[in-house]
Amino acid sequence: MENGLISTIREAGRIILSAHDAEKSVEVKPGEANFVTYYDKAVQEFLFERLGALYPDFAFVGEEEGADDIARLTGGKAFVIDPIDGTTNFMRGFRHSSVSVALCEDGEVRLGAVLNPYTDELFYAEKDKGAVLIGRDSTRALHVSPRPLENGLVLFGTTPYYAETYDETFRILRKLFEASLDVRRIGSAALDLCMIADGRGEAFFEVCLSPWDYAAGNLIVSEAGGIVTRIDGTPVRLNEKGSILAASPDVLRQLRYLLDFQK
Ligand code: LIP
Repeated sequence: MENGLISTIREAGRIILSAHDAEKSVEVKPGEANFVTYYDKAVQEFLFERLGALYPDFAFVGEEEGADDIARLTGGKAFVIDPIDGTTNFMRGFRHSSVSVALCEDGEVRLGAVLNPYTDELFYAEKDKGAVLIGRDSTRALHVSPRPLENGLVLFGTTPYYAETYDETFRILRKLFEASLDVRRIGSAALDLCMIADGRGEAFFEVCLSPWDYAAGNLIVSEAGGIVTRIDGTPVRLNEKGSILAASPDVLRQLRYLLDFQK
């Protein structure tokens, strides 16, 4: 386990918890409902600086300004970081956001860590070494849910930034709502993926996400026995935006049938 990295992420989490004026200096970014706060930038700067000292030969790709380009994720060594995933939740005091950090080599995620600072839950995975939840007092293995879709919860993201995606999101949502127990929109894609890895939900989808939203969470789902693809079933490439579909192998088969054959 990369203890230096873990303690650095926990420190970043404390910056988020220290924010009593989350709506301090909010800026509007291109797209609908797309915001950045002083704290998004402060946490990214903190992580780039501290992890840069621990991993001097790595590039740093992040959601906020001042980061290297996602093209750097195709080769070499790079971190891809979302300093506050779920910025709108953070601004509104919803207390459900995360710090997401993925260590990548040669276009592949080798380590993923997602911290929910409010619950002090750190979801962590290393390639081919399984996934764990490091809590306040204990650490336990993560496994995806054994439940079938009809008894399951479908977590989803609304991709609010891109209005051209709304029809597809709600077409898929209606179909999966009817085929499952119920749906949940919680507002942090990185945490949604960790909920799937821990079997708290049975499927997650979002029509358009950036690598910093999904890189760490995807590895955590895969190491917990799940599968992550694009919504059309094609593989996820790290250096591009796109859709995400995550579930256990059995539920993914059910989703494929619903998405491909039931118009
Ligand atoms: C957000 C995701 C959310 C998604 C938003 C955005 P951000 O990340 O967590 O699931 O719907 O479009 O990508 O921008 O708060 O880091």
